[in-house]
Amino acid sequence: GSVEAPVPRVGVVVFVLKGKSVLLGRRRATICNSAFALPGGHLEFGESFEACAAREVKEETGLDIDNIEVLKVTNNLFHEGAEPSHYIMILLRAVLANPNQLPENLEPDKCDGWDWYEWDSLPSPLFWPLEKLLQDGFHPFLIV
Ligand code: 8DG
Ligand code: MG
Ligand code: MG
Repeated sequence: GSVEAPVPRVGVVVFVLKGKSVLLGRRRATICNSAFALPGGHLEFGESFEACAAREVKEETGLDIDNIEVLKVTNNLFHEGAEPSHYIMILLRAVLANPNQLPENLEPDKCDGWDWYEWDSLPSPLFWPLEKLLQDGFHPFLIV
């Protein structure tokens, strides 16, 4: 364990939209292991949300994204594992820069693989911050 007092961290996550589908991968992680989650990760010092989104999607899937927009911010507390964690989640959406590009599983230690899922038939279990958003009526395709 760390001797530092815990602090909130910033998670940047991306709805990569393709037709009626979004990109999801099954997590391998302490928080919400084996739940389906969006590509994303930690905001680095000095980074814009859009640059972080493009970097994390590229690192995790190899995909290049375009039309990157911030959609929403949520505040999430996780009580799993030895120590609780607190994430401010910045949700963005984007589209593929090249619609023919296929996702690759570039961090197989953190994810079982990426696939497209139609919005009307999402897999379960979803990462709970995502599940909560859906229950609140959030819809990444409809926001203008
Ligand atoms: P990094 O080292 O690449 O920066 O981080 P990572 O290993 O890719 O981190 P992550 O767990 O994928 O994302 C950071 C945190 O963001 C995660 O632990 C909790 C928070 N987070 C949410 N919702 C989501 C989500 O839908 N997907 C992802 N990947 N993270 C999310 O609150
Ligand atoms: Mg990452
Ligand atoms: Mg990640």
